[in-house]
This record gives sequence, structure tokens and C-alpha cells, in this order.
Amino acid sequence: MNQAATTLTKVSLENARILVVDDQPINIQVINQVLGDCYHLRFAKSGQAALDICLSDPPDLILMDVVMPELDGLTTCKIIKNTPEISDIPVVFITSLQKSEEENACWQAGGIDYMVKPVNPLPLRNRVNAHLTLKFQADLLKKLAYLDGLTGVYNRRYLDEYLIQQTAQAKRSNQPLSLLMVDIDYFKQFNDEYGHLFADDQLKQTALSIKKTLQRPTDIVARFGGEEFVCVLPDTGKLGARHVAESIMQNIAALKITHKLSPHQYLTVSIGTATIEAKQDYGTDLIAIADKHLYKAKQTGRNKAI
Ligand code: GH3
Ligand code: MG
Ligand code: MG
Ligand code: MG
Repeated sequence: MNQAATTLTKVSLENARILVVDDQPINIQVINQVLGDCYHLRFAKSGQAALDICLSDPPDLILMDVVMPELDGLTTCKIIKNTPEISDIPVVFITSLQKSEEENACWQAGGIDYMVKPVNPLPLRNRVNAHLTLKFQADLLKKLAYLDGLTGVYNRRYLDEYLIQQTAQAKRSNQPLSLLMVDIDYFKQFNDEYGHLFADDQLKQTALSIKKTLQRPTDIVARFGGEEFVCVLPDTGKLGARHVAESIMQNIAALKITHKLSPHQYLTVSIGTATIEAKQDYGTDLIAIADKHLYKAKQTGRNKAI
């Protein structure tokens, strides 16, 4: 079995984080008694409080009451399932409602399981354990499916999803969002001169250098295609994007990868930048703009950011 497969069968639930949502303190106490020793629990007394927690610091699993004043559990679950960045948090309903149409409503709202109050401790623990295991396995598979095999940075699939998520987030919080398209200069000649295997290796080094240059946990780099990478920089305006682009160029230049067939003598990159400033048009196609700017950088001498 390879390492990923081994890890998959042995996911650790030690650091699992569960959000318990219930308007009645007594219910929260009961669940705390059953699960508090095994997991890191947090509590919310309303649907809105649960949403706030999910958006700021998402849990691995939610145990959700149905009947609550204002935002009830069903509505809260539907909102979670319709919010891309938190939609994959599993929601287990724990409710005193028992009619079959009430149970059906829980499944329809997007719940992954349904338990009736008062819950028996052992079944609750076992089911929570099973759901967390599945969640962590799914997370791991997703992570593997999102990485580029050659360079180890994110792939195009992840980039597409992340960009949608971050555009929605920027719009919600009225923050700017920037994107960089980084393309290695004269890489065809580099392959011709030094061979494919060595070129692959330098492609990896370049990807790693870009990754290391990005400072914030929300900044990401993805391989967009052959020798092209895209960086997504949340909460970053034009000036910040420019700064990151310059740092990427400097750090790649510092690798001093010899490229005899380039007028610059070393491996360099050109970068196209694109920004949606705060409160501007969040429908703007950042990739198209960055691509256009990259083309300009290529046309006007390469080894530059525009
Ligand atoms: P420019 O400065 O205009 O970007 O020129 P370029 O040669 O870098 O760009 P072009 O689009 O003409 O060619 C890209 C080349 O990158 C084609 C191929 O030789 C190389 N390339 C793309 N993907 C890989 C890869 O995975 N490994 C290696 N070794 N080379 C790759
Ligand atoms: Mg209630
Ligand atoms: Mg290219
Ligand atoms: Mg190129």
C-alpha cells in the first residue's frame, strides 16, 4: 500500500472539532457529557451563531437541533449546504421531532444523519465516530485530487473552486482580490537545451519558490498549465499584488538557474496581474485580465510583471 492509501485507512480523530447547535442548555450539557472527553466541542445556541462559527473557523462535524427560535436547524443546514466554502461540513440532526415527514425534512435539508432525543450515549458516539472518519477520508482524497502530480502545488481543479470561493468571500466582506499569472520565459528552449527531465526538475523548483514566496495562509499557487502558474491573493489590492509579483520574480532570479538560450541568461518569469479592488465589480474575470497583461509582458521583453 502506498503512503496515501495507508494514511487513508488510519485517519486520526484526535483533533476532530464538533459544533453542537441547540437552543436548550440542557441538551448541550448532555452532548458535552457524552462527547466532551473524546472531541473538541464548541457550542452555538442559535442558527445564526452556528453560521458565524462555520464561516470563521469551520468544524469537522455539526450536531444540529431542529426547533430553535429565529433561524431553525433546517434553514441553517440549507444555508450551510448552499455556501460553497462550508458546504462539505456534515450535519447530523438531533431532534425531538419524530414524524416521518419531519425526519424526511432533515434529509431534504442536506443532513447526513438523523437521531432522536433523548440520544443514547453509545450510538451517538459510534455514529459521530463513523461520520468523522468518512469526513476525514473525504478531505484527504479531495486534497490528493487537488494537487498537481509533478510540482506538488494545487492543480487547475482546485484553482477553479478556490477562485469561486474567494470571489464570493471578497464580495461578502467587501475586500479586494488579486490574481497573478506566472509564466516561465523561453521554457521551450530550456527543454531543448537541457532536456525534459532536468526541465521538469526546474519547473518543480520554480513552483516551490512561488509557494514559499506567498506569505498569507489564504494565498495559494496552482499549476494552470504546462509552465504556467496562477496565484490567488485574497484581501490584496493592486499595490499588494504588485509587491508579491516582484517578490516572486526576485526569488526565482535568486535560484540562478542557468538558461543560456535566454537573453537574461538565467531562468526568468513574466507575470500578468489582475485585481478587483474593494467594492468594485466582483464579476470581473481575473484570469482573462491577468492573461492579457501576461501577453503584454511577453510582448515587451519578458522578465517583468504588468
Ligand atoms: P514564452 O517566453 O513566450 O513563455 O516561451 P515558452 O517557450 O516558455 O512558451 P511556449 O508556450 O512556447 O512553450 C511552453 C513550453 O514549456 C513547451 C514545453 O516545452 C514546456 N513545458 C510545458 N510543460 C512542461 C512540463 O511539464 N515539463 C517540461 N519539462 N516542460 C514543459
Ligand atoms: Mg430546540
Ligand atoms: Mg506558457
Ligand atoms: Mg513560457
